[in-house]
Amino acid sequence: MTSTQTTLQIDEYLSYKKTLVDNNLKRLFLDNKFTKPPKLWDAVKYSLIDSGKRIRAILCIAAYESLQKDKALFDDCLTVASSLELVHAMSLIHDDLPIMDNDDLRRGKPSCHKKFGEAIALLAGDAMISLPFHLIIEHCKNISQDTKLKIINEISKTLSFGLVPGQVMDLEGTGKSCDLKIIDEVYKLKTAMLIKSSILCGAYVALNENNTDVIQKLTSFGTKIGIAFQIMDDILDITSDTKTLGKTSHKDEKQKKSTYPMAIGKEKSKEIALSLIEEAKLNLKTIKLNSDALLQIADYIVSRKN
Ligand code: GRG
Repeated sequence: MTSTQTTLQIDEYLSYKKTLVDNNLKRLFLDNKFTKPPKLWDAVKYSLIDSGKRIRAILCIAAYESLQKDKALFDDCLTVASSLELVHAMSLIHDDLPIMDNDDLRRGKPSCHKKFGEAIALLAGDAMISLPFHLIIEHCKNISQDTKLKIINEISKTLSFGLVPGQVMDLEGTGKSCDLKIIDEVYKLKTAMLIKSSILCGAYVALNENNTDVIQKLTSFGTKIGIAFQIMDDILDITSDTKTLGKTSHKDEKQKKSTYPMAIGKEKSKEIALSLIEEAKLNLKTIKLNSDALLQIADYIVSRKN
């Protein structure tokens, strides 16, 4: 198989799964419980619907499909995958606020607070934190209560012990030249944990009994590709432009962010990202699962343009 064919396949795969997730989110938000007060839900829909690469949702689906073919559980997997995008989108809303990373642009349009004001952006994010739990409890019809608890626990831990502490450390590191060990920890917490949890949640939907070996291997895979994802994000901040990224480029240098490329340069950072992807893939190949999509998504993470 040529490299062009591989790229084409993964592009088609990503685009097909993104459409599934986009349509599911649109359908979920048709419910009229998401109408009052209009400003709140308009802000949520503005930040969530039809935008983003949906990589966390796609990883959740890919992990599910690597273990399970049962169509009856697929709708539940899609609900969980969509819930993970809600968590991710809320973190972007809060991240863009002036008291955080202060960005006027997100996903190619004015960020939530630019469009709706800071108070509504903050509250839209707040509404989106707990909504995934409601969706998983009420909309997942076929997975067991035990599985729901496992998934809810996974997401909760990722919020309180991953994204939030990661963001605190990220803010604390701004303006300082941090040790690579600290930068690595920040990447693990603010980015890799949600990527890893997305994969685990997909696996939890698929597995009806504990499989420690699979969960351990997927944890390691998810953490490594998650760190590589953040390294690429920081390289793209330097090498790409605002239009391609859909968010302000060259921001890390202006804000004196402590990132891999700032600490060791973009070439060395890219080498580390590539070797993390190779390690992640090797690790996954040691277990028996239908891992083609996960392996290709790992490669996409370091070849992506936005
Ligand atoms: C979770 C309660 C709670 C608060 C949020 C603000 C915050 C705490 C955390 C920030 C986390 C953050 C924004 C990390 C960066 C992750 C990252 C690389 C985002 C870009 O992801 P993409 O490229 O974006 O997948 P799209 O737009 O494609 O979805």
